[in-house]
Amino acid sequence: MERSFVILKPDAVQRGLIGEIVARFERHGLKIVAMQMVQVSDDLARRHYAVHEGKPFFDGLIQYITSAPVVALVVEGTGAIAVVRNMVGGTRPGDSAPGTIRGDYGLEVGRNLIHASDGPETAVAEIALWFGEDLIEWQRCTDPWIFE
Ligand code: IDP
Ligand code: MG
Repeated sequence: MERSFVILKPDAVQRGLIGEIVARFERHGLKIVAMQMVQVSDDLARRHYAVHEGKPFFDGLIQYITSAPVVALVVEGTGAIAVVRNMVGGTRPGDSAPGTIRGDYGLEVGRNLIHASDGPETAVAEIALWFGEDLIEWQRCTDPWIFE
């Protein structure tokens, strides 16, 4: 079973899309094992996006992600990392396929609604950074009908 870390960015929260986006994950069969609204500090933003430090869009990215509350969550399921990335769509919403979250709700790269872990190592690091050990291991009554 794999876990992926997701952020519903300030634009998703401000636009009232928390429910719609979380519902997509639930409907797909993914299980939520952590979820919290967070006013991201400058320090957390810089640590989360450390890999992009020095890039031309870095300052704007930090400004964007700290500008209003986000919702951070961890979802769990078979192949969760790739499943979630596919649901999210490409980085640039204008190029993202319809049916993806960015392709359905966004237009610009600097307002692309959502972050999702891009691989197993980043998922582990991001979950540790944002939630530490604060994940809930719980039995969902539908688990046997979703997981073989
Ligand atoms: P990803 O979120 O699809 O993994 P990354 O390339 O890792 O995309 O970039 C991280 C975030 O930085 C993007 O989601 C977006 O918010 C922002 N970003 C990336 N490229 C640009 C850009 O060219 N202009 C403005 N923001 C950008
Ligand atoms: Mg990325």
